[in-house]
Amino acid sequence: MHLLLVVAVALVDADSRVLIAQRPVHKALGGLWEFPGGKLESGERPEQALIRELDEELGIAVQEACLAPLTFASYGYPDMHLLMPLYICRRWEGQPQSREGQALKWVRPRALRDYPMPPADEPLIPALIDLLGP
Ligand code: 9L3
Ligand code: MG
Repeated sequence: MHLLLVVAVALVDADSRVLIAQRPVHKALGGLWEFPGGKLESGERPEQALIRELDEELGIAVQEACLAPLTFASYGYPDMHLLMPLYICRRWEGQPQSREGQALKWVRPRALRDYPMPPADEPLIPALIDLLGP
């Protein structure tokens, strides 16, 4: 069984809204809304991978000290198992922008339920509602 290590983050703004990104239609799970992130490259720690992904996908700079682990997703597909820690981050440099053509949205935690998400991301919503309120 293939094991896929992915890292994701909830970027939180001053109004306790969270950033989600829509996966491009040509990619796996295209059209679904996700917490930004991606696969670990070999030798990377999760925090390093996340800092790289946030630069590549959103053009923002994040300090490792601003990344706090929040929870952990695990999801079994027929052909692979996904393990995905979710971090939370309230401070970064730059304005998130779409670097890969993905749509971006800031949404309140409760409203995350209105956006179809990959199965690994959906169970993370309650942890965000607990932390940030609805
Ligand atoms: N994935 C799921 N939820 C997320 C992220 C960032 C990624 N929040 C899944 C989708 C793909 C795999 O992880 O199956 C690798 O992601 P990518 O490298 O295609 O973004
Ligand atoms: Mg990605």
